[in-house]
Amino acid sequence: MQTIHEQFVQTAEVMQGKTLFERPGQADISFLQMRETVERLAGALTALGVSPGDRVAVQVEKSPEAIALYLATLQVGGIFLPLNTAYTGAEIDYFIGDAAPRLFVCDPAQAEAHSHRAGDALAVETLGAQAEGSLMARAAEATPREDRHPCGPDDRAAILYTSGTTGRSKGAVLTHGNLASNTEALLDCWRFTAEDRLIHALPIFHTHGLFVAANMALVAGSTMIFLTKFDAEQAIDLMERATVLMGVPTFYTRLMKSERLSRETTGGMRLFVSGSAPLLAEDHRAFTDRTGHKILERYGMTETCMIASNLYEGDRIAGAVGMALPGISIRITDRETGAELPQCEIGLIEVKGPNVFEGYWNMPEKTAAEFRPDGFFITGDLGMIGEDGYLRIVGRDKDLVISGGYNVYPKEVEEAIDALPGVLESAVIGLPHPDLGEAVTAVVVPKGDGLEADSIRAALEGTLARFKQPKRVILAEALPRNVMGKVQKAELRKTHADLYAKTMA
Ligand code: MLC
Ligand code: AMP
Repeated sequence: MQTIHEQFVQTAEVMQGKTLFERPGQADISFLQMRETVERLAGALTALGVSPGDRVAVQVEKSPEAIALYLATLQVGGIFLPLNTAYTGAEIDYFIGDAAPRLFVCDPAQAEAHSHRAGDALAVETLGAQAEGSLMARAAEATPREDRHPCGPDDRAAILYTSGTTGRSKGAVLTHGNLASNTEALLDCWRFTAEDRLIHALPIFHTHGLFVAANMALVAGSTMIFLTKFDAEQAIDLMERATVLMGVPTFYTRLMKSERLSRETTGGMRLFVSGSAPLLAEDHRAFTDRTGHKILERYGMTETCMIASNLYEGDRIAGAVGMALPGISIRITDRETGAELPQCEIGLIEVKGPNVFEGYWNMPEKTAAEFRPDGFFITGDLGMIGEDGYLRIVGRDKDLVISGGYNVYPKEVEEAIDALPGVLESAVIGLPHPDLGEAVTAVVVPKGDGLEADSIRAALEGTLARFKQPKRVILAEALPRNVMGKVQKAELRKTHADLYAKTMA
C-alpha cells in the first residue's frame, strides 16, 4: 500500500507544472508548488513538535494550504483531525479535550479566542483562507522535509468526529489503508483520471470533500476548480470548463432551481455524483430530463468511507445507491436477531472491508457495540438489496437528522434545549425540507407560560453550531409517548410533515 501522501508525491513528480488548484480570481497552484508547500509544512510540523501518532486538529477556512496541511500531517506520521468551521468554542473544548492534539490550527480571526489553549502540551497556530497567519510564516522559515515517516495500512491517518447517539461526539479513527483503498476503488469505479477537472465546492472537513473528492484529484493528477462554497450559478458557469461535480443532494436541488441548467450548459460534463444524504428519486429523474445526465448516486459514511455506488457503465437507478465497491462486502441483517436476511428483505445494512475504520477514539465499548464478532460494522442505516443486486436505503435505525449533508444527532440538540430555563422537555426531529432535505426541528414543552420559540433559538447561539440549531421551534403542551414512556418521534414527524413544504425557512 502507498499512503495518499506517497501517491500524491508520485503524481506531482509526473504532473509537475500542471494546475492542481484553479480558483476564480486567484493564482493557480501547480502540483509542484503544492508539493513544495507540503514539504515546508512538514518541516514546520516537525519544528512544532508534531511526532508520529500526534493529532493535528484543524479548524480553518477552505484553502489549498489546508489541503497541504493534511498531506504534511500524513507525511510526518501525524493524525489529521479536521473540524467543522461552524463549531463553537464549547464544541471545540470537547474535541481538544478528547483528542489531546499536539497542534491546533485555527483561523487568524479566532486566534485570541483560542490563545488560552496554548501551553507545553498544545501549540496553537493560525491559517487563513488566503494563507495568512502564523503557520505559513513558520513554513516559509522551516527546513523543507522530503523524507516521510513510513506508514502501513493499519497506521492511523485521521480522526473525524461524528455526533453521537448519546450526545457525545465520537472520533472515528481512519487508517492509511482505509483512505488509500477507498480512493483506489473510486478512481476505478468512476473512471476518474488526470483528464478530469473537478468542481470542488464541498467543505474539506468531512469525508465527502476530503477523502472522496480531494483525495481522488490529488492521486489521479486532476485539476480541482476549488470553490470556498457552493453557488449554483457559479457552478453552472464553470461547467463548460469542468468534467465532474461531486455534491450533496442540496447541490442538485439548487442547480435545478436555476433556469440556466440545461443540456447545453452541462454538455461538457462527464459525471455528476451525489451522496451523503438521500437523493429523491423524483429529483434524480428531473435532473435527467433537464440535462440528459443521470446522476450517479453513491453511499458512504464517516466510519466506512464509501461503501456502494451505482455503476458508471451500467444502470444508475433513481432511489438506489448501487453495489458494493470492489473488496467491500455488504449484508442485510435482522434488527432483532442479527441473522442475515435474503434479497428484498429490509434490515440493518452491515459492511466489512478495507474501508471500515479502526474504531472510535478512546471509546472501546462503543466500538465493540457497533461491530459484529465477524468484523462487520453495523451502519445504523436500514436497507434492502433488490433482485437487481442494487442496495436501496429505506430509512435509519439511528435517530439521526441529515440536514444539507450534515449529520445532527437529536440527542445533542435536545440536551442543549432541555438545559435552558423554562423548558420542561424537548424532542428534536428531522422534517422534509425543500432545500436541505431534512431540517432540524424542535418540539418543546415549556415549564409554564412565557417561553417563546424565538428565545429558544436565540439561546442556542454560541452553544451549538449553526447547522445543528433548529430551523423552527414548535411549542407543545406535551410530547406523544407510547406505553413504555418513549417519545413517539414518528408521530411527531407525521404531524408536522408539511411544516416546510411551501417555505424555504
Ligand atoms: C449552512 N447552514 C445550514 C447548513 N449549511 N443549516 C442547516 N444545514 C446545513 N447543511 C446554515 C447557515 O449557517 C445559514 O445560517 C443558513 O443555514 C443558510 O446558509 P446557506 O448560505 O443557505 O448555506 P450554504 O452555505 O449555501 O450551505 C448549504 C450547503 C452546505 C448544503 C451547500 O451545508 C454544504 O456544503 N453541505 C455539505 C455538507 C457535506 O459535505 N457533507 C458530507 C459529510 S460526509 P444563518 O442562520 O446564518 O442564515 C458524509 C459521508 C458521505 O456524509 O457519504 O459523504
Ligand atoms: P456521516 O456520518 O456524516 O458520514 O453520514 C453518513 C450517513 O449519511 C449514512 O449512515 C447514511 O445515513 C447517510 N448517507 C450517505 N450517503 C447516502 C445516500 N446516498 N443515500 C442515503 N443516505 C446516505
